[in-house]
Amino acid sequence: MTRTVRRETMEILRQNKLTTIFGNPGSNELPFLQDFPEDFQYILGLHEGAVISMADGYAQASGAAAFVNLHAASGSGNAMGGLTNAVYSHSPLVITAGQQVRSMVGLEAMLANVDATSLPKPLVKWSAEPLCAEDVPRSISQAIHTALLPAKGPVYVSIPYDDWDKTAPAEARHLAGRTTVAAQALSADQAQELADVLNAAANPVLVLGPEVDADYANDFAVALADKLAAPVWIAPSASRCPFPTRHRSFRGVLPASIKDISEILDGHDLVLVVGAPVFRYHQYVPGEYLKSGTRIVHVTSDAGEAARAPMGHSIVASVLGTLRTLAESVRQTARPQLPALPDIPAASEGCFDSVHPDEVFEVLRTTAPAGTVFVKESTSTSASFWQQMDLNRQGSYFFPASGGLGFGLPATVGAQLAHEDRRVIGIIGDGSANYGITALWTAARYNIPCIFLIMKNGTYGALRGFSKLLGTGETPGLDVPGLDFVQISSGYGVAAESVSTKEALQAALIKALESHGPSLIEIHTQFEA
Ligand code: TZD
Ligand code: CA
Repeated sequence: MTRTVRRETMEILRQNKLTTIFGNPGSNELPFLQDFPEDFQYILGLHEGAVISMADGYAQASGAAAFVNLHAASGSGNAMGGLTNAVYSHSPLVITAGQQVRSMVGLEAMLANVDATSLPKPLVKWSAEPLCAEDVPRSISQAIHTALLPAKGPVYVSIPYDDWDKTAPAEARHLAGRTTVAAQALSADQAQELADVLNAAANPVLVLGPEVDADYANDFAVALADKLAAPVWIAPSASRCPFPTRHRSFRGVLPASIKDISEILDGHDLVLVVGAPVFRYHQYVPGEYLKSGTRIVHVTSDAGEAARAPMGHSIVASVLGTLRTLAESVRQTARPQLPALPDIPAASEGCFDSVHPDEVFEVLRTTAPAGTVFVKESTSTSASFWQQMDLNRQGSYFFPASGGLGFGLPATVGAQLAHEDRRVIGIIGDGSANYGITALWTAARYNIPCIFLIMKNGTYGALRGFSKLLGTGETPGLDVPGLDFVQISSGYGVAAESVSTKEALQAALIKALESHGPSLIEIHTQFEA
């Protein structure tokens, strides 16, 4: 039986469990979507920035790949900001874009994606446009496996729309059932050497990154921390939460400056960094990278992260496998266990008809059910969040991995789509919300029961912090007054209310948790410079 390129491609997607398609279509994409299979679902996003971030949230929350279909160059361009996040979260996004028919690309007909493979570079792992229609199924297969092999990451395929009705080569039948697997285990010698280094350390510290959480290796990290009686920091610019935040070893998120990191790590003879770059610095505060007497050993699946580190011994290996091995093979230390953490400090109170961010997180800690997933894109409230929250399950926290705003709101929708048994709450700044606002419509359209909390402080709070750090004084463009998120949300079809006290917030949250559809709560929050 002969099959079209379309049928063969759909079969490859089906076998790889890529039956959810996040997209925003145009004329170039319609022939791909023709005869849409009944076992597939199409999740329409109204802007490609929201489409890609929804897929990113879905991929990260599910631990699987996600499939994206964008419109030519313009749709791909709209997705580019979100793509920067997917790169640093190592999200295996298989991004496709419709191309003009083959014979019309050269003359640059409308919607020709000129030099399509260059467009998403340097962000994607791999970018391709098959040289003939018959190679489309194999290219899609290659894209899926490339995205998923370590280090995971987004890939891009541009497909001329006259390819879909062509006959697929008979040999394409081998593609759908293909599997690839990476064996990245340490050799016995390497494992022993690493365990010896940890056993010999007098005062080791662990720095854990997003890949620990992405690899479902959190429990092994806990076992290792217990064996070493070592403090644990989350690597700077945290995009996920790899360690329980109320465990006696937990020390918080490392600040993101050269000077602060070396000062905090000073006095430790060994720093084991797992599943993060060394390091993802942000604000430039020069200093020593590392004090003398401190040594770094680094484990990552990403050879690029290993190669570009400015110091330390890097091992490119599976994070899960390495942590599992170490949790078993490292000796229980004779050092005393660390003392239990002090109680969570009382939340500061908001004034002038506003809720303090501490209080928002206190309400979430006490009211949200166990296992709630938090997507956060409220940039000025990080310290308060990590102090107030009690996160103890894998996959409980997601933050835009490149710092590109517009992730939070759609990723909340995507993560909720991936979770039937965990509620997803997006904590989104009144600035950030606008970059991904159209995802509200998708939540309403498909009745995806996530909850959006909009932290409305009227300003780009984090930039006010930065203007102090950089000494730039009062600059233009820092305030966002006059946004009414209840009206905006209602306009997109999501039920919404506005609160300005802790009690009202708690009542609204309880109501939202009881609802079977999406809800938005606008919270008047206090901004503290
Ligand atoms: N545009 C994009 C796509 N990403 C960005 N990171 C920025 C602009 C710059 N930016 C930040 O890095 S933080 C921030 C901006 C505009 C302010 C976010 O304001 P918010 O949160 O209201 O969401 P806070 O808590 O008030 O800082
Ligand atoms: Ca704000």
